[in-house]
Amino acid sequence: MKISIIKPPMPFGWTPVAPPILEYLGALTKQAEPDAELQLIDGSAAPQAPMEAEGDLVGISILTATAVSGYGIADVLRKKGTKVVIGGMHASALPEEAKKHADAVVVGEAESVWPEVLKDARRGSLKPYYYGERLPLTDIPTPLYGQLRGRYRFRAVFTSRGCPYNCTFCSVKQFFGGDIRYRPIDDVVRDVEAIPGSLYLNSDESVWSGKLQRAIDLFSALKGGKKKWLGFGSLGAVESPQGDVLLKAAQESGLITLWVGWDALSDDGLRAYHANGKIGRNREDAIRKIKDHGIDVSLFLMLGGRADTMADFDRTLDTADRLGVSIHPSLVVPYPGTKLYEEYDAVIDKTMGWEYYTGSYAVFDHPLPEMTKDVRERKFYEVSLQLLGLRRLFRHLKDMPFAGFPAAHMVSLMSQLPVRQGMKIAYAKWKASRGPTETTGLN
Ligand code: B12
Ligand code: SF4
Repeated sequence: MKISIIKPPMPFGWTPVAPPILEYLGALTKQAEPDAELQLIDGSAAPQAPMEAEGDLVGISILTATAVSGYGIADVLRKKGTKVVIGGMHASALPEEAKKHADAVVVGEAESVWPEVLKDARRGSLKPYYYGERLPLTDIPTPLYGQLRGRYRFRAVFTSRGCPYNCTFCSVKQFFGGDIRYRPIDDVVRDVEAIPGSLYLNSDESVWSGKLQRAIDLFSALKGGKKKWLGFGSLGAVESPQGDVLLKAAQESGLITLWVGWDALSDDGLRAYHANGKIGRNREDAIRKIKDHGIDVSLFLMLGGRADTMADFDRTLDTADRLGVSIHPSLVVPYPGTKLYEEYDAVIDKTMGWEYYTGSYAVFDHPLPEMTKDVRERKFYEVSLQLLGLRRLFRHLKDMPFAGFPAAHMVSLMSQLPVRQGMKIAYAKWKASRGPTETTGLN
């Protein structure tokens, strides 16, 4: 059987991360059907390639921002008679919507149902919906690392799934559940060793979520390897009595940059999102502590939420400079399936399709009259481009912990420069869409 798996083009174009789902679903396919002929297609690397996909079955993976382009690809392929199955977080939140464009929809995690989908496709008897169970993560195959060819610099490895917190904006809890499931440490080490190149991402919700001793054991098992890595980490663990041991073990295992979900600048903002794990903590001290252990920090921040004010946009720059960190802002996005979507439902602009759910568009109304959609979008670009200004990027290199030199410094430039380029293009398009009267004074 010939099977193609497609990741539709990403909203901001190509990224240096090889789309993890392609090489992973590829491995699940080979585990179930070792003789399958497999084609993995990254639409961001080759935008026309998805339309030309061949196969007895085509699987398309969609997030909210890629749903519309994924549906377009599915419609073209189905017109040619190809059977299409759609899966991923967006399809799981809105399965009936996805079904309009697919022969079958996989709701939830693939592991428990993918072999059945393949068997049914071979027999020509696909069911409309398959519901994945949340299985223990004990039989996870190594992704077909390296099967995707291209200029990729990072592969991802996940070591756990699930999160006990209830942040209203987040899709992860709904999808992977509130209990953390862990992969055996030996399996993770095996996968890390299989990754080509010298860099990888840990794609867990938090690289030390749940049991801190398990994280310390994992980092100790990875110590001595030559690969450097990046990942998201919560600050609660850093401030715990085991914080120093944890950070030392993480740094020795190759962690060069920790991404932190900063989410909102104030406790009030965090409260509005029920981000309870973060409220009332001295987050800035925790950042300094991480840097003192030789690990660089990048903050991910949401702006323009209904509890935010215009001042939050400007405070972003002060925060980056004060802490000597890079910050990646995005406008708040109420993703379908989340509590935030329900909360904002009445004020969401339903004329804007899912292609606007990228984090650079304001998709809902704000209670403050001065925070129109236009103003929030403009401020988002203004702040993003200032954060990505060359002066700040180079100053950040100076502020980075020396222990990470040179890998962390190279990775910082390698990831920030393409983002800067993408942001400039996005801003130019945004400006053009406003017409000739747009004058933000940005360049
Ligand atoms: C790594 C990662 C990235 C990487 C790589 C993305 C890429 N190239 O694909 C980078 C940094 C580039 C990135 C970018 C973005 N990301 Co991101 N990312 C993640 C992260 C941390 C891990 C995803 C992952 O690779 N998992 C491992 C793979 C193997 O599993 P999986 O994709 O979860 O798939 C499982 C199931 O969903 C299912 N499945 C998935 N697809 C399919 C298809 C078929 C046919 C079948 C049968 C099953 C199936 O089977 C798999 C196994 O069970 C998640 C958070 C998380 N923990 O999930 C956020 C996450 C997916 N990202 C998110 C977002 C919003 C984005 C951005 C839009 C951010 C932005 N503003 O730019 C962009 C756009 C991404 C895009 N594809 O368009 C959101 C998505 C929310 C949503 N509802 O859409 C998440 C959930 C983060 C969050 N907390 O909200 N991201
Ligand atoms: S944002 Fe992070 S801490 Fe909050 S629910 Fe999502 S994964 Fe958990």
